[in-house]
Amino acid sequence: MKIGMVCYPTLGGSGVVATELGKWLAEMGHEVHFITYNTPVRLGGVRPNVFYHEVIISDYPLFDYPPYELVLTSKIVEVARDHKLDILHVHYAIPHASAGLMAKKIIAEDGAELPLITTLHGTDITLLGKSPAFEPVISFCINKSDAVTAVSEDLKKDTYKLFGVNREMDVIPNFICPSNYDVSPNEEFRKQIAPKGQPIITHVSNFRPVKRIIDVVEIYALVLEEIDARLLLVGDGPERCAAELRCRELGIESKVTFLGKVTNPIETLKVSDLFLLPSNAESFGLAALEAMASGVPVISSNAGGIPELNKKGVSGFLRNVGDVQGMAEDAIQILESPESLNRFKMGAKKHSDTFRSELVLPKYLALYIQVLNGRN
Ligand code: GMT
Repeated sequence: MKIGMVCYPTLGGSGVVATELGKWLAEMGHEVHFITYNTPVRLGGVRPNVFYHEVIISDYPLFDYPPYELVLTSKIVEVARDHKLDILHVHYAIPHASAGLMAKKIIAEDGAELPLITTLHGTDITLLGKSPAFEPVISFCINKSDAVTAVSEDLKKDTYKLFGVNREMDVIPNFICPSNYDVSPNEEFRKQIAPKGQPIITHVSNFRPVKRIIDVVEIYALVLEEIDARLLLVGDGPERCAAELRCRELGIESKVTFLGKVTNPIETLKVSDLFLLPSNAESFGLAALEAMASGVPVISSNAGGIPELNKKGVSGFLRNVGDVQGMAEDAIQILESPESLNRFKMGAKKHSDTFRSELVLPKYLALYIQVLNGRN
C-alpha cells in the first residue's frame, strides 16, 4: 500500500504518533510518504520505504499570513499523483483535514480516488476546533473524511458533544514502540540532576497553560518538605518563565533543572522515578504513557482521556484538576519507600504493555483496508 502521512513534524504527541505509525507501516513493507514542513523529529535516519516531502511556503510581501494550507494541499496532490498514493492519513484536524479533503476533491477530477483518514488528537477538537473560527470547517471535514479515529473514548465523546457529527468514529489509542525503550539510563546525566541519588520527579511538555506547570512546581515543593527529591522539567513554551519565577519565589530553584526541548524525551524518562501530568485537559497523555513504558509511575489529573491510561494504585494515582495537595500526598506515598516505588515502577511498566505497538498499530492497517474495500 502507498500511504501519504500528513502531520506536524514537531515534538508534540500527534507528530510522534504519526511518525511511529509511518515507521511501523514501512517496516511492514508499505510505502510511506510524510508530507509536512520539516523532517519529523522522531523519524531518525534513512530507512527503507520512507520518504519525506517538504511543504515549502515562499515569502511574499502581500501575505500577512502565509497560506500554508494551500501549499500543503498542492503538495499532497503532487505526491498523490506522482506516487499513486492509495490512501491519505492526516493527523490533527487543523488544517490537515481540510487540506486533505481539498486534495481528495482535486484528485477526484483526475478520475482517481484518494481515501482520507483523519485522526483527531485533542486540542484540534477540545480547544481550537470548537471555536467559531474553526468549527464549521472541522465539522465538515470530520463528516466528509472516509474514516475518522480518535485517540481515546473521551475524545470521541467530546467530538460528538462539540460538533454536529453523527458519523461512525473509531477509537485507536496511542501506543509505545517497545524497542525505543531498550536503552540504558545515562548514569552521568542522572548524577548531574541528582548528585546524591535523590529520586527524580519529571515533567515533559510544551509548557502551555493547559499543562499547569505551576501545579507541577507546587506539587514538587510540597514533596520536597518530606522527601529530598529533584525536579527535572523537559520542554519549553509560554509558561516556562512563570515556572522559573515560581521556583525562585519558593526558594527551590537550585533543586530544579529546566532542560529545554529534547528530541528524545525517553532518555530523560529513563533516569526518572516519578512523572507529573496535572493537565487541565488531555485527550490521551502520550507523555505519561512514555513515562510508564520507561518504568516511571505517573501522578496525574483525571482530565479527559488520562483515566483510560493511568490506573489508580497500579501505574500511579489520579486527582481532580488543581488538587496540588492531593497529588503531592500521592507522590510521597509512592516515593516514601523503595518497596513502594519498585511496586509502582513495575506496575507502570506492565500496564504500558497494553499499549504496545504490535497490539495497537494493526488497527490502523485494518481500518485502511476496510476503507479501501469501500467502507464509508
Ligand atoms: O497538546 C497539544 O495541543 C498537542 C497535541 C499534539 O499534537 O501532540 O497533543 C494532543 O495529542 C496527543 C497525541 O495524541 C495526546 O497525547 C495529548 O493528550 C493531546 N493534548 C491534549 O489533549 C491537550
